[in-house]
Amino acid sequence: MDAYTPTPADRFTFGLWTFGNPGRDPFGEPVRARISPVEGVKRLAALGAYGVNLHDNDLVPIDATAAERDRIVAEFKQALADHNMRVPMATTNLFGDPIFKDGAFTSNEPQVRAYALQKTMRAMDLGVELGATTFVFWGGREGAETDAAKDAVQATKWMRECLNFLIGYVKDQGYPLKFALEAKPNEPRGDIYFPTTGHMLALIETLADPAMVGVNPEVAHETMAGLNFYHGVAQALEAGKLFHIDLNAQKVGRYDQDFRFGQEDIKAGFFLVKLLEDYRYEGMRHFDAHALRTEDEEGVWDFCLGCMRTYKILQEKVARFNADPEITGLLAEIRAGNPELEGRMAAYSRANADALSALAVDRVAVGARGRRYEKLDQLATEVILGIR
Ligand code: GCO
Ligand code: MN
Ligand code: MN
Repeated sequence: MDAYTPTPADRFTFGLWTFGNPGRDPFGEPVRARISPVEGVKRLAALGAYGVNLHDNDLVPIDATAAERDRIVAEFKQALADHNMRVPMATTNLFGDPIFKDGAFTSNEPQVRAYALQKTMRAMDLGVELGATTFVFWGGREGAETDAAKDAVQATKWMRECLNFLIGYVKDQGYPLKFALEAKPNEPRGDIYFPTTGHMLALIETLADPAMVGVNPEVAHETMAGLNFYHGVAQALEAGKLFHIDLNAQKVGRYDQDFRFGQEDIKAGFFLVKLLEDYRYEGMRHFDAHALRTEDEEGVWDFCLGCMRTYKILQEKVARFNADPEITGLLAEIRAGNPELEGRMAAYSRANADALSALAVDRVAVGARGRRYEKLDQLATEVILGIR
């Protein structure tokens, strides 16, 4: 036990598919046995996690009979109860089975869209039975390799139609579910529709009940596209749309690496944790990543513990940054503001427009003034590196 040992109060969660990842990739077979949901619940509880999340088929095989389903779910619920673990989020696997090879909600085939809706309604029933209050939509197969085959305008309409249908289902059932849409630019499709968190935020406003729907941004997905994840999350947060988050790590421009949180770009990790903590993000700190293919089962638990410890270490660094007098002094200078002037800009009025028009700005002097960001960034770097 040390200050970075996770506890349930930290709200750390892992997908069953994360610790359960057997290390298969497009070029190689599994390298370790899949850790079962029940075993995972037990081990993660011992490590201090709060809960686990799941796709329907992480727990119940796609071809299970009703009796098999009930037995598996009962056994899993018992494990959750025994170890005081929760399932805050559930989702549907709409990508693994061959029926989804050309998409689920955006498939050209009505039967596929119907099956996707049917499967998602059953996954919602399961999620709610397990106590989930967030339902994630990651449309891994909603995309194309050739734009000759699918009409992307039509695909957008089908996506909206399916999400609206499911909003209707949730209301009709009286389920306490909110939706969180997860963007990804590509992989496994050549291109995936709604490739960034920003695209998802725009789609949400066109849905039947926008208030019910937010986003689930993932570090790896925005980073693959070369975007600044922190900025995307900040925009979602400001819009009240950050319902969930997938934490991991990723090098820019590669395949979806889903590395241990903090494994790459620790500075970006620091600013992300700072954002979540400073703005008191109340959702789960969910890790959507998996252990390196070099690992056996012991490495999987090293990976899980590492994700959580790094988050907590960065939390401590954030507290240091926020309490450092030299940093707070510099920030106070940099962000001094001007209440009178800012009042004039807060809203349009004829009087404010006249006041701004009459303002004498010393353009040359303001343009010439240094902003001291070099100094500040170095101080931030020294906090992260542990010498402040
Ligand atoms: C990925 C995705 C998935 C989804 C998960 C939940 O790595 O490509 O992030 O892991 O998050 O399937 O729907
Ligand atoms: Mn994800
Ligand atoms: Mn990913």
